[in-house]
Amino acid sequence: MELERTLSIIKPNAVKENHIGEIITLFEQNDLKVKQLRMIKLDKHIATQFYNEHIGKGFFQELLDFMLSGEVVVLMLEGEGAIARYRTLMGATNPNNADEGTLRALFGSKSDLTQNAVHGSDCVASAKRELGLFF
Ligand code: 3AN
Repeated sequence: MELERTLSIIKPNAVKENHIGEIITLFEQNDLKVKQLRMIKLDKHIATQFYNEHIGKGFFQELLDFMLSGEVVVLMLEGEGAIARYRTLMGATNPNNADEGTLRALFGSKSDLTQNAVHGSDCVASAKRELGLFF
């Protein structure tokens, strides 16, 4: 496997509910090394750039409002095959469909799929683009 870097965001619901520590512990236990980390409040400009592939979709405004609703933690994670392994650790987009033990099953909202606790880059190109927005 290739050594890769990926972007993680711990979203506002998980920050508000005090799960930062547990989530980072799970990264570390799964050989996803924290290389960089920042706690920030996104602004509309960067959130729109970040989610540009979703502009125009029905859930875009709700997604933006949620991502701007509180602090987030952005992290650069590194490891062998980190992009796919982190996607597996996150679980399905909808926390109701996420496998037991995944981050979204543990920390995502079961009533609001926008509030699914964590983001992770979906491929090498996205990881490069997304890491470039924050680090
Ligand atoms: P993933 O984060 O699993 O790669 P994407 O990139 O399709 O999923 O979606 C980005 C974010 O948009 C999701 N993490 C979720 O918060 C939100 N989202 C995606 N689909 C929906 C939907 N149908 N309704 C509400 N929010 C959604």
